[in-house]
Amino acid sequence: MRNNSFFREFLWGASTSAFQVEGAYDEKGKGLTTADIRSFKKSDIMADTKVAMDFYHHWEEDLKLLKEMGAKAYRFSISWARILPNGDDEKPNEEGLVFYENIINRLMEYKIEPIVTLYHFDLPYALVKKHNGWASRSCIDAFVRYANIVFERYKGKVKFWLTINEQNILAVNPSMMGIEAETVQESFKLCATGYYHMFLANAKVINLCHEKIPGAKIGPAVSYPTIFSMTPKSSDQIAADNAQKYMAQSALDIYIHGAYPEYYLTMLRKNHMEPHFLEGDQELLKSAKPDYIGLNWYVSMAGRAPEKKVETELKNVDKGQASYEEMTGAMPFEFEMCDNPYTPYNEWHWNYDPVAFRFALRKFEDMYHMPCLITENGCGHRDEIEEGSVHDTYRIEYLKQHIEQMKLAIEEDGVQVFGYCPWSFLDVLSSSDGVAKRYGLVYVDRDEFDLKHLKRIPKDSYYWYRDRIAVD
Ligand code: BGP
Repeated sequence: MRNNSFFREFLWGASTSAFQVEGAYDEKGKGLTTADIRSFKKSDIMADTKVAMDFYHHWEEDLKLLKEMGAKAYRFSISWARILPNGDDEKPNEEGLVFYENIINRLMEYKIEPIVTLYHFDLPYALVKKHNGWASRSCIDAFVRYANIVFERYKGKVKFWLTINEQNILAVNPSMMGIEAETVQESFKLCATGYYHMFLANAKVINLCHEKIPGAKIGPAVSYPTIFSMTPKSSDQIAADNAQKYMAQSALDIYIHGAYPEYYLTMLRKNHMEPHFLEGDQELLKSAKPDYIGLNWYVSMAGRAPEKKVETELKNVDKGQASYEEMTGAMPFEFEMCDNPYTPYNEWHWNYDPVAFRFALRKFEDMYHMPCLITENGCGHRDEIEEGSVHDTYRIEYLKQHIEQMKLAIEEDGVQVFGYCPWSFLDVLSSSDGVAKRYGLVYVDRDEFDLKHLKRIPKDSYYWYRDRIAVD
């Protein structure tokens, strides 16, 4: 896996995101974000973003562990509100810029490639109050200004950039997108508008990056589950294809081909959800060419022809407590999501299906013929410390099988994967399930409410991954 045309060596790395590890939610000038507000709504039942993994105060120790693991890359995100507390301030917050500068400099010293996500679920909350978030075009301008500040500051140091993380998940989650509305229908309509604005913002920022930083590589990161048909019935096949298209492929089609595909436009029109297309938008979308796509892959699912309409309550949507089935069921899509009966599920209802990972990668190559980076892949588990160690054999098995399938996809199917960044390097605050659901290669010793000492303990999977990436 060393010889790939895109980069001098395969980027074995690991991922995190700002709100899930940093903590210091209001320190040194940082503003509140949608991620903070969402997590505070659940503060009485689980950990929130206030301290998270306290990476803000432990980053030196954490990066040292990353280096000792032999990582070639670290995918992390910048918190927009640490740079611009209100999202669109006149002057950037110098202390925020310095925080990430120190991280980037240290990574360079360690010869670890920084892969920087500009926006990972944490929109400055002031933009929600001021503009109703992405529902307004003002948010596009604010994002471009923010990106410009960051590009100016870190150009020459950061080569790999990611624009927006999982825009396609935000599309079905109004509170994550930063949109407030009275009814579910209204919020989804606004989401469709916000979704469109994010594509425009993504396009502008890709063009800006290419203009400002010659040689930089930039693209979005997409949630890319595999969706199989529940049965060989043709109606189920069509429904599963709809599900794959609406949930993931449409985002890729728009990013890569620079236009809304007809099937997506039809769905929007039929449901009176069309955004306002303005003059110049079409050209903008077409002009932006991502260099690669970040793929976040976790699970396989099954789709079938819908039998019932799932009712979703706005309060569940708002609190981020609606299930994936409720969210997608509430959308006017012609499919129903269901479990894949051939795979085991964990307690959070995420399944284990490594071969489906290879399947997704092959599909990606068949459709788009372009380089991709695995920006997330991993398994959540309730890990326990036993006499100072964490024996996460299940995670080792997960990583082993998924890496094996990725290797087959590269070597036998010609998929242009140039790096692998499992989710996650450290235990993170899960975006929906606090700290009980751990993903890290490194354990962070805190409980839901008891911060303990936040001690870092490399798990068995850390050592396994260290040895594995030394081989290829
Ligand atoms: C992806 C997000 C990550 C991470 C992961 C696991 O969708 O990009 O930020 O959270 O999923 O999800 P969860 O935290 O809900 O278990």
